[in-house]
Amino acid sequence: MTLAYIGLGANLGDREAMLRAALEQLAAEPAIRVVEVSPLRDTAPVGMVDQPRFLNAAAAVETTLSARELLDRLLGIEQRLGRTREGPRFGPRTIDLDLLLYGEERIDEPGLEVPHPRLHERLFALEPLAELDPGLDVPGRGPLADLVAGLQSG
Ligand code: GSY
Repeated sequence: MTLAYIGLGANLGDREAMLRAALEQLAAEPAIRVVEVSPLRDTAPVGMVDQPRFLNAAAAVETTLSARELLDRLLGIEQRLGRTREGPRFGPRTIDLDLLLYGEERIDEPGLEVPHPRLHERLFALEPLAELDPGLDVPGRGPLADLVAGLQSG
């Protein structure tokens, strides 16, 4: 059993309904148990700044799936909720599910990078994680609390 962390984001349509639907679908997956969900937070867009604000959250899940299987489940949920890959890479999206952490593993394979390659530079993902467990460590990057403090002061 592995404890993994998922980042959730949406900035099109009914953002809260999208996040709640994604969480319901996660919980309905046989090999996934949703342990805890952070509060939802309204965040300014990062990257492509000329787009609507996001609603972000993080979920802690226990799973018997491999990281690759878990990622495939996340992509399946995104598709069922109407996510398309049209439009700019960092542009608006109805739902985004990112595999942020998978236990303490570091994985770098085609299409699967864990920890998420941009996690350490994104407060919108780090802060919800810190609400779930401020003592987390981001493998290869160090204590989550230090990453958050560094970005908040910068
Ligand atoms: O993969 C994350 C999608 N995304 C977000 C996001 O979820 N929240 C905020 N605030 N900005 C973002 N930019 C991108 S891309």
